[in-house]
Amino acid sequence: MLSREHLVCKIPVTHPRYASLMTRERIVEGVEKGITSLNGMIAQGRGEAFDYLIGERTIDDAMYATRAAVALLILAERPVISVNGNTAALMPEDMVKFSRKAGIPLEVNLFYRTEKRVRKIIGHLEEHGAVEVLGAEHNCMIPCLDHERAKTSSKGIFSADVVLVPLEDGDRCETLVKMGKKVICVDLNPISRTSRMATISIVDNVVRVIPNMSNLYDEMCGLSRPELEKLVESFDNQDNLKKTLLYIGKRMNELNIEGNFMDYS
Ligand code: PTJ
Repeated sequence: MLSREHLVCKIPVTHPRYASLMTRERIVEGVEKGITSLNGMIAQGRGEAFDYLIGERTIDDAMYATRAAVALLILAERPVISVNGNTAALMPEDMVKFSRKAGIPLEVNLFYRTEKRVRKIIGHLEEHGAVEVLGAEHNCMIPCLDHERAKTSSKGIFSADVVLVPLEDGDRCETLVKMGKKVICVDLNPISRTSRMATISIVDNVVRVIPNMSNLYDEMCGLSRPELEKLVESFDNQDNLKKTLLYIGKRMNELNIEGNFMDYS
């Protein structure tokens, strides 16, 4: 049988889906290293399906949400970025770079939590330049949440005012909001509970979102407090999700009517 490494070498750079296939490889490698859960592969597949619907690019509505999210992060007093097994495998460099640039701590917080996986993810982020990663010590429990994501650090998610949660599950998102926190989620599925519950939902692939956030941060950290507040206050999550759904519907119609779907492989 061919080794997986051999199969990877067989994906030519010229393949029309090269970037997507290589992203998939990162998830597979994450599973092999013990960073990503097996379920992470299913989540990635679901994400890819939605990414197809938006054309595998950052649409205007997503950029608008990303801008509001960056404004919220700059205004926050105690922001935190929650890291799971998928994001750690997909783009550790970008997560660490953005965290360090914006001075926002990273906390490993897992749905399929094992202490071994938490330690591995922390080590992996440190290898990519993270100085301090929270999550090994989970001394506070999020109330009314029966799963492992309830385990948080008193220095991180538990006391945060703004939490950035890429690939979150809906009930924790809802609970964090009930606790009075502002939640920024990244989820390619615009109709997920997470997207509907979050304060700001970014319907885009996390591999594009974090670099976008990093660039916007450079551009926006010079804005005044009132300017940043205006960006946050004028953002309406439900309205933006509706626009995203309309965009997808329109795009599907156009592909269908013009027969262009044949070109989209
Ligand atoms: O590492 P753990 O144990 O914390 O587990 C992480 C996963 C992602 C496996 C866990 O949180 C999970 O099962 O998530 P769900 O409920 O499958 O939700 C994942 C959501 O993220 C889905 O709505 C996907 O569409 C979306 N998604 C998947 N990949 C991406 C994505 N959104 C943005 N970018 C992606 N690359």
